[in-house]
Amino acid sequence: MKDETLTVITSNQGKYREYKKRLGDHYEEVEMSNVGYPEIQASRLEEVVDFALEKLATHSPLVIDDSGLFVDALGGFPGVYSAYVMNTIGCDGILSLMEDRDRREARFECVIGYIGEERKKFKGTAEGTIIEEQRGSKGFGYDPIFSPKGYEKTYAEMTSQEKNEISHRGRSMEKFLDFVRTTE
Ligand code: ITT
Repeated sequence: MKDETLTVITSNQGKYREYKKRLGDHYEEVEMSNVGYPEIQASRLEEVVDFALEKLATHSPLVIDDSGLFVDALGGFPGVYSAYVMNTIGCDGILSLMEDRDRREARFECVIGYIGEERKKFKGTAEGTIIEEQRGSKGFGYDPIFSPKGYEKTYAEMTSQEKNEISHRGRSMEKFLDFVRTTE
C-alpha cells in the first residue's frame, strides 16, 4: 500500500480529514475526490453503498463512505436521511425533536465501500447519547450533539485522532485496514 494513492470519494471535508489522519501512514497519499457517486434512497446504508460500488468506474484503490445517525426515541430517524436532515433542520432541529425526552440513546453507523483488488464493505457502529445542548467546535455534522458511550465529551470536543479511536468511522477503518493488510 505504501506506494499507492488511496482516493476518498466524498464531498465532506470532515470525513476526508478522518481518513487522512488514520490511513495517511499506510498509503503514499490519501486524496479527496469530489466527483460524486450514484446514491439511491434506500432503507439501509449497505444498499446505498452496494449500488454505488456497482456503478463506480474502477480507478482503484478508492473508498466511499455512507454514514448516518440513528436516534432510538425517533424510531431510528434521521438514519438514511441524515444528509437531508442536516441540510434542513440541522443539529438544532434534532435537539428540538428530543426536547423533554428521557431516552436519549443513539448510534452512528458508517459503511465504507472499497474498490481495490476486490469490492468490499466494512461497517462500524458507535453507541452514545444525544446531549441537550450543542458542545464543541471540532469535527462536523452531528458531532456537537453526540456523546459516545463512556465519555462526557461530544465528538466535537475531540481531536480527529481521539474520535477515530472510538468512532463508527474509526471502527470501519480498522476493519478496512485489517483487510488490506491481508492482501499485501
Ligand atoms: P458524501 O456522501 O459526499 O461522502 P455527506 O456529508 O453527504 O458526504 P453522508 O450522506 O454519509 O455524507 O452523511 C450523512 C450526514 O451525516 C451528513 O450530514 C454528515 O455531515 C453526517 N455525518 C456523517 N458522518 C458523521 C460523523 O462522523 N459525525 C457527525 N456527523 C456525521
